[in-house]
Amino acid sequence: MKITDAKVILCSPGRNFVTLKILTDQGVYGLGDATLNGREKAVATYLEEYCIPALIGKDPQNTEDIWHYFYRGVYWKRGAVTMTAISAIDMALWDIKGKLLNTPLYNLLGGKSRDKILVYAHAGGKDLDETMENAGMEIEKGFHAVRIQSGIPGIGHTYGVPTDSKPYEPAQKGLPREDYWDTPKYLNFVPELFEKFRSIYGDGIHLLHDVHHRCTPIEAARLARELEPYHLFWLEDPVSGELQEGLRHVRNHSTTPIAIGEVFNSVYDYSTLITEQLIDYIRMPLVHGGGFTHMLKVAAFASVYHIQTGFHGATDLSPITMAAALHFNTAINNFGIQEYMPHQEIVNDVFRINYRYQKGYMHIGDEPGIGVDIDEQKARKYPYSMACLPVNRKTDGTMFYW
Ligand code: CS2
Ligand code: MG
Repeated sequence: MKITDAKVILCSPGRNFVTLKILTDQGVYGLGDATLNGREKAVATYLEEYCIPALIGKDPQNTEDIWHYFYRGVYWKRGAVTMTAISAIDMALWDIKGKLLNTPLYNLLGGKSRDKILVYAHAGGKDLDETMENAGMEIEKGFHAVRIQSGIPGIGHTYGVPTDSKPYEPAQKGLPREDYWDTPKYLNFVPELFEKFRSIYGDGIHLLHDVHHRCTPIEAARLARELEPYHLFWLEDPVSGELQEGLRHVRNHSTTPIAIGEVFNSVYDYSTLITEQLIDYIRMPLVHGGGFTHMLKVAAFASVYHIQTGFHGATDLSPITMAAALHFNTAINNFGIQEYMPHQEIVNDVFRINYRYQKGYMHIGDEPGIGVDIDEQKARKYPYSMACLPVNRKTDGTMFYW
């Protein structure tokens, strides 16, 4: 069996997505997500110029060998662009494998370890009251786990919070917007947010919060400790992830569970965090973490250290990644939770999805492979349009962490 062709489909139904389609001499094709928010064309070019020519003629069933060909073979290992390209190739090849064997992908990853996938919703508002109101709406929809983010008094715009009641979208069209940030104001406010939530909605809902890498290790330790009375499910990205040792401070001072790694792309980003048990959840998603081939290894490594998965699932990950994650989450033993930020309705004009939400859980369909399809003709109706994540400065203008 041979790969005969592959193409990159760049489209923007509401937001940009990059999709890799790999075709074979048996008429079966596979799809992989290659979206790297704000750097879409870098991955598209990487795939078109360097990977697709090398894929042609290879046997698509050899997922392990092809993964190492693109990982080791380039010499320049790792990095978000390379790893997103490898992830897309790997996803598409596993999609082909599932279709060839006529079975949903979770069967090839270990079968069913559970019937449904626990997900968490986003609830954000411009202030405390609006956040509480929006959290109540998510609870009404049946969610058992909610991530709460709120506008901070004295800070103009807070990342992660919707503006003008529009659905929250991390990237904005054109060059990056410049946001301003004030950590002391944030740290003083956040405990009140959780205190308020518990006083209104009680202890029965899992609560999550994303710091978006905005604290120094000692600030993060303070925050994690002050949030202990509210029993968070997790505190996400409390410090900037490239300094693995920073998580030791947080761990040494608090029992609040920690999740990190939506910007990671390799098991080596996690080695200290896992072996020293400095975290509780791995966030690295299939689309940036090397696809199934690599993430199976990462999850197995984490499981030995009692660490669970909690994959990134914002709207800049395409429906292919969401379906892929649901297969993965169904099969592995150390699944923890999945982020679920629904795509805008317009996305379904291009992608045919095979999952559904019901009462706090996601359910994946039994179609062979990953099970998501793309309508290429419709995709052409929504051309790529540059959009970027904002940059952050302190109020004095200093460039700040992500
Ligand atoms: C966030 C995302 O969902 C999350 O946890 O951190 O909004 C993230 O910042 C974006 O997906 C980045 O592209
Ligand atoms: Mg996050």
